[in-house]
Amino acid sequence: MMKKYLQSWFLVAAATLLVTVANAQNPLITNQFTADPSARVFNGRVYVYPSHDIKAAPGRGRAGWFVMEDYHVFSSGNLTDWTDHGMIVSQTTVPWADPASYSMWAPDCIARNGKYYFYFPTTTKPQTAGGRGRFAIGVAVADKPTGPFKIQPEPIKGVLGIDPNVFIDDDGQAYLYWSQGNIFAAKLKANMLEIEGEVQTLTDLPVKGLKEGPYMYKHKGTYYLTYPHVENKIERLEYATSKSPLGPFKFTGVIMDENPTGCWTNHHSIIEYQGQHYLFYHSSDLSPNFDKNRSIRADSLFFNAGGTIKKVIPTLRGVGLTQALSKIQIDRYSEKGDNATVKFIDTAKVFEGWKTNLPATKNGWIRYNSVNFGKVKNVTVRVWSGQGGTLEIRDAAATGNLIAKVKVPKGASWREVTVPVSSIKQGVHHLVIAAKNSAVEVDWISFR
Ligand code: FUB
Repeated sequence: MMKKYLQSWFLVAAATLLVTVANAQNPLITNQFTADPSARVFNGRVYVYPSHDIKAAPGRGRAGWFVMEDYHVFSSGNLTDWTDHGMIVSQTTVPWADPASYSMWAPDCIARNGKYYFYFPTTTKPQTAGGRGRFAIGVAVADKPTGPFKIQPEPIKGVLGIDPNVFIDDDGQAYLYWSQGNIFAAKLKANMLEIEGEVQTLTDLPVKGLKEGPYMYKHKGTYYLTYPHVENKIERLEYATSKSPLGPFKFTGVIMDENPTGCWTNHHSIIEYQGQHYLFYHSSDLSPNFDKNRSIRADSLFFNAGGTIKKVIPTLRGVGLTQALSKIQIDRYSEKGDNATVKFIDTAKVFEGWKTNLPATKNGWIRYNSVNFGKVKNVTVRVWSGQGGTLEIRDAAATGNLIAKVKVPKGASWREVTVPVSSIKQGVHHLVIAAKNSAVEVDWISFR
């Protein structure tokens, strides 16, 4: 009895300790690598179930490949502040998984009758000594979106592959989609743990080039089968539409072009939250030279009047309002002049984030949209300037009102400088920041 009590106390305490808060634009999470975001709206809050890329190390995964040992879940009520609820499933606690495979690939989670079903692919234990396992799909069940999740003892029978996605239609029928070269689908029984009937291969999709990561989305009676596909050299996000969840599908368009950074994979999900559609996807922001350490992002998605999807152009600014009182990371800009540049603060410590270099030239400005102001009196900037310069923060509205002028003393190290601001109306403003006299490097700005 005592042992059980101590165990559950430990679980609660550990979960409490694990909660950390990330404040971000794109990427959404900046203190660890994240990929393959499956976003869901549960009880009025957005939950994201991504994969978790880590770096290979001796005895930990294969260098140069994906190394993924567990999953975290994150949530947000405003799409700006993300809470990390900690680890929910690890390869070491899945009884049928090969704990040496580090292959906890793209998951999904769905709610049904007050339970949360978390689907994840990973490699089974090898059947023979020296043999190799195969990708199968497991399920873990919880009473809350953040767990604790109870892992089913066996993977789903009759399903081999990766990238599970579950869709529940308006009539209550659930479907499981997954991939392994092609995209497959099957009905799920009401218990959400077993498939019912035949597995279908969705053949009426582009034939040439890898397709994976299916995500089914229903909008105004149309079924959108969305998926990453290698049409050229790396993945882009495409969609095909149908009047039925199992097809036949008709290729309809591209949701997002190939990643400009060259990140080979993309993997996405679509949600509607508070009247706006969002695309969650990934890139390699925190690892520009190794695309298997990825980072999740979100941007707004819009349907055209006829039901087609407008192509989503990836942004750094992402979604959600930024509070004027927070540390505003202007390197996640909405637009910039050609001479303004963004770099890591320290390339050896990428999780410290980025800085903006603003030269005192015509095209040295940066614009950061959607900052929510209450009453503010001062602004603090974390800056440095080799020669000593002046930072001007303006309202991007046509009047271009000067909000603050910050004299940055000459010096080679970061410092925080606080100055009073001229009156700024409460509400949402877009900011333009530029340097005068000499270049200024900015880490963040924050109003008080
Ligand atoms: O994250 C590992 C794999 O890369 C996913 O399962 C695929 O969808 C691709 O994103």
